[in-house]
Amino acid sequence: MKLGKEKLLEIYRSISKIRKVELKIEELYHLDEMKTPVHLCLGQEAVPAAVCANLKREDMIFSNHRSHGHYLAKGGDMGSLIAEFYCKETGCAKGRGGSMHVIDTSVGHYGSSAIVGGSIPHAVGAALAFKMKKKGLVAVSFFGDAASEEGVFYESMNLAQLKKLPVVFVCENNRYSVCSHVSVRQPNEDISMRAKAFDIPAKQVDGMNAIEVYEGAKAAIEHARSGKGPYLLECKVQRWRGHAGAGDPMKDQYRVPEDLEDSSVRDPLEEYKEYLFGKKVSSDDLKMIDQDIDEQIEAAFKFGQESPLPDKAELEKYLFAE
Ligand SMILES: Cc1ncc(C[n+]2csc(CCOP(=O)(O)OP(=O)(O)O)c2C)c(N)n1
Ligand SMILES: [Mg+2]
Repeated sequence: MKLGKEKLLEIYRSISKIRKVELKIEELYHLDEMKTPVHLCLGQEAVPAAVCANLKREDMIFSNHRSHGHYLAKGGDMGSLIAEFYCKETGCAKGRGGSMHVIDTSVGHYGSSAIVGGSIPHAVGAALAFKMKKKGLVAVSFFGDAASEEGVFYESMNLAQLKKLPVVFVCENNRYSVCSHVSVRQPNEDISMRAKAFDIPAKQVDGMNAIEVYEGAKAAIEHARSGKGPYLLECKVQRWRGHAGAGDPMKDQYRVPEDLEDSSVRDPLEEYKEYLFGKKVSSDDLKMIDQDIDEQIEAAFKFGQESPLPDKAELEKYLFAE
């Protein structure tokens, strides 16, 4: 597939932005000023970046607890994301949600959920609405390998295929559910093949390779947009850090031996850079983008740190149940 320079750099900007934001969170997290658990997506950046590079602004995405990459790749406002980590009124969930409950509907990000598998049916519901209203839009659900073990995943695939809904299921398979490796959870690790039971087309791609993800997502999204129904894209990725927090002391204790060999660790950003240099992109092109991102990040953290906390009198303002 031949991608123009603009698209190639758009994907680079997205991967690099996610990488830099995650590293900044990691750098500052020990200060204990961000009053939220965080699930860093370091190592997995190519998936949200390359999938979202195929979407229109009005297409909707639905995300999980490992949410930052999805939010940023869909174009979510960075200042509101960081303010949410600091529990500020200016946060994207008004400081009440934290890192697992981010949202920016202005760019088609319709929320992330801490309930594993919880947002998969939300994407199916959105796709049903798109079909009924003949919108020509697509809904994308991002979830992990453990979420594919929830019953709701199968119910969602069933309804989506029965009604031929424009939804793409994107499974980021990092092979871990917190500290449980897939080999102790599943007799067959292949998640993509589960779509066959519902006659849903599926593909497995190397999630560390941005171009492979982009091409896989392009085919999946075109399939859904053209009215042919759902598609499952399984992206095999590496989660570099522990399950949650920054600096998980348990990180390596439960890893399978093959994960611990330095030579098996891959870097989606560096691999993509190498690819770009072979496509006549210069290091100056990338430097300009990176400088711009650094400035955005500095401003976003300043905004988050300096914004006001919610008014105590309004603590119950957004509670819908008692
Ligand atoms: C319904 C439900 N069950 C269990 C949990 C506890 N939990 C939080 S994250 C997680 C693992 C999720 O793994 P996966 O879906 O593969 O995503 P990853 O963390 O690997 O990105 C579990 C079991 C939860 N939040 N919700
Ligand atoms: Mg996982």
